[in-house]
Amino acid sequence: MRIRRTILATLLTSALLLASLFTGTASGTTSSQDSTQKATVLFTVYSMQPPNAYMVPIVIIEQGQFKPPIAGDSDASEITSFSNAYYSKGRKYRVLFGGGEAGSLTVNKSNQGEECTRTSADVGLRTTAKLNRNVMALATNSDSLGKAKSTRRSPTAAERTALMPLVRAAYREKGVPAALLSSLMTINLTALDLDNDGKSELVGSFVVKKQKGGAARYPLFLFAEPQGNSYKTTVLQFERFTAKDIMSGADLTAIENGVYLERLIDALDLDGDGASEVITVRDGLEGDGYQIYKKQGAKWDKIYEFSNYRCGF
Ligand SMILES: [Ca+2]
Ligand SMILES: [Ca+2]
Repeated sequence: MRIRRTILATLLTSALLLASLFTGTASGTTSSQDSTQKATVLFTVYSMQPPNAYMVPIVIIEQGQFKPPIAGDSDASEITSFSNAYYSKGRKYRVLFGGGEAGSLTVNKSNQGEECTRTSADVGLRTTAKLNRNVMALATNSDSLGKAKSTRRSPTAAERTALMPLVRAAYREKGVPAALLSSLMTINLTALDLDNDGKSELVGSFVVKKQKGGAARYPLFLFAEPQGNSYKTTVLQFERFTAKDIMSGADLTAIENGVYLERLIDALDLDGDGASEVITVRDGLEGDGYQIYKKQGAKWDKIYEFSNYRCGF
């Protein structure tokens, strides 16, 4: 029941967020521009229909430490304080995409009074990035982050062709029958040079659908790193959802629409060591979960997690 409620809440929230993009101009906050803040705040920028967009804080970076920002269940006073500090009408932020400059956004209105989107702000977006449901960008108050040249792009046909056998192999290793792999859907696949060696890594989200004998969905999220003429994959997230997990009234197709499926937000060098960290989102549990991965040695570690509770349903 909880999962069903979560999915419905997520869909409702998406609808509310979309609706909020079209509700004209409400009065913005009137607080003065803050000039004394030293913390770096990183926001995710979501946009289904540019230039309408909204921003949500995902991490605060202070003296190298990653700290959670306000969430939907923070005290009202904290939310007001954050909103006053960062969401004054007309405030501008740099927009980053693939680790480089990609334009700017301007705050239109804080959503602190909205039940399910209170940590967000509606913004006007000017960007070279082509955003959609599965392609997000970042925004920040930092002057120093994201000064690299963006390496983010769609994968070439050759890259896709080289990767897909490894995606299928990853599913087989997880016990998904080969017969189901004809239903494999690529939800999003992105090429980025994460370690600046001139060769692109791939980050992808996939779903396999089982229709007969008990419907199910198998979401998979992975990084693939070049190895010779092919790739090696690091499977970071594989899950199974059956009709039992998702009660009547909700639809398993929500998963291919992004619920419970980990997806790339963007990559950005957050600690100045020349290699990009990878920032992802996973919708669920009445809110969104955000993750930051960093490559340490040969493996990727999750170095930060933040759950933004939005609202119950
Ligand atoms: Ca690389
Ligand atoms: Ca780094």
